Amino acid sequence: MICFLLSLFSQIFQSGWTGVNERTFIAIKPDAVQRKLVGQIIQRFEKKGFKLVALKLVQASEDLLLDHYWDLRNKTFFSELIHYMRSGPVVAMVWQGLNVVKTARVILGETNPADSLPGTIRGDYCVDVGKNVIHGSDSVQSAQKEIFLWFKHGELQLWEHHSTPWIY
Ligand code: D4T
Repeated sequence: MICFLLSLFSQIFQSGWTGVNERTFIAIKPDAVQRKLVGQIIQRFEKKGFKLVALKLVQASEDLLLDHYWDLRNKTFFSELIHYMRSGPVVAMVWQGLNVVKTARVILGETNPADSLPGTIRGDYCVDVGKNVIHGSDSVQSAQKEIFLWFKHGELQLWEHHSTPWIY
């Protein structure tokens, strides 16, 4: 019975995160905040047609970053990465829309700015993999995990995007 209820809850919950309701977690990293790139980065997601669902300026704790980057804990650059992410505030955001997880990664460019095409955020705004200005979830499952790590339930806004019929 418990398994059935959990499976039902999971299906209902996940169905709210598909199609035009898909969500991703985007973080504008401390270097981009310092370099006053926040407005230009947000504008790229707005102009594309995605809906902003949550946004806050956060000084990330070590615990939060350890959870967020847990998969990378054995990498040689891990401690440098945590130090960099704690070096100043981060703009944490949730964006919503059709295929937003995949499309956001295209908008971001490759992890290494040297591999990122002009026109992408990393292709246009940075040169060093250790200061690559932005993070975006790499799958719908990661997005769910990261949104729950960075945001409380009440911080996500349900609102009507007046231009929806002009986008879909
Ligand atoms: P994030 O998570 O920041 O969006 O990066 P990616 O998803 O694009 O790439 P990642 O998880 O492999 O790397 C996380 C973070 O570590 C930095 N990094 C990465 C680094 O400093 N040196 C490296 O060699 C690599 C591979 C950059 C992003």
